[in-house]
Amino acid sequence: MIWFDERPNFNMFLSIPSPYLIEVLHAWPVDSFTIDRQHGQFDAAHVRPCIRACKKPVLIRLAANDPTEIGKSLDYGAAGLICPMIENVAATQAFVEACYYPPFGKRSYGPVRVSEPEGYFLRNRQQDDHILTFAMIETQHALEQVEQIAQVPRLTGLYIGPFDLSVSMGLQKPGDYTDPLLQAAISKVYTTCQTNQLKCGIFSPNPNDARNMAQLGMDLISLGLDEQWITQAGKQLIPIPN
Ligand code: 3PY
Ligand code: MG
Repeated sequence: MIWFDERPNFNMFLSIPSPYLIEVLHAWPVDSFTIDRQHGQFDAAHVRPCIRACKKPVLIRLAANDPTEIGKSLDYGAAGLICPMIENVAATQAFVEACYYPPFGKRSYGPVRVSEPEGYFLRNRQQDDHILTFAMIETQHALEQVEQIAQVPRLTGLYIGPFDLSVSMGLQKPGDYTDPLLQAAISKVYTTCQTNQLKCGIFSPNPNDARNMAQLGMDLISLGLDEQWITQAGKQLIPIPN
């Protein structure tokens, strides 16, 4: 579990596959990290050493809804998975089933990395009900079916991708939280989560938007990504006013 009190879990996406950088980024006051296999620079071989470098819970945003990648990600010790570009109920079911061992699911039993004594997030047959499974709602099609998607058994929550979602909805500007149509979409997903007792997560790289999302009651808020904040900090280095 990654929630210990009433407040949201504040998360940071990682796009740079460096174990050393990840150690350094523990100075940032976030609660968890998400290794981004979809748009980050992580290849499969990068994931294991980077998870090992993390002393906070690690989620993995999958590159695709693929049972092999799902099994390996959990074997490495991910606390949970975020599955991108979910389109419908069948894809959500396939995702969740790939996360669980039989009899509920179809995951293959191979406790390699996670059986190591120093592993942070031990997973075994008994513990697999703690896996966090987030289905990303980031297409118009998924938004239309969100009530059905939310009823897939053992889904932990829905995770909103405001950038893809606004592109898919044909909105003017990607990820513009001031757009009333995107606001309505966010509200629809959030309300669906409330109705179905699911957690709701969102990618929110602008601090003002993130604050509003925390006020709304979001459970998981990703505050952007490593390269965004490193770049931003670097731009303020020279102590001369322009
Ligand atoms: C999106 O907003 O589309 C995302 O995938 C955020 O990571
Ligand atoms: Mg996306």
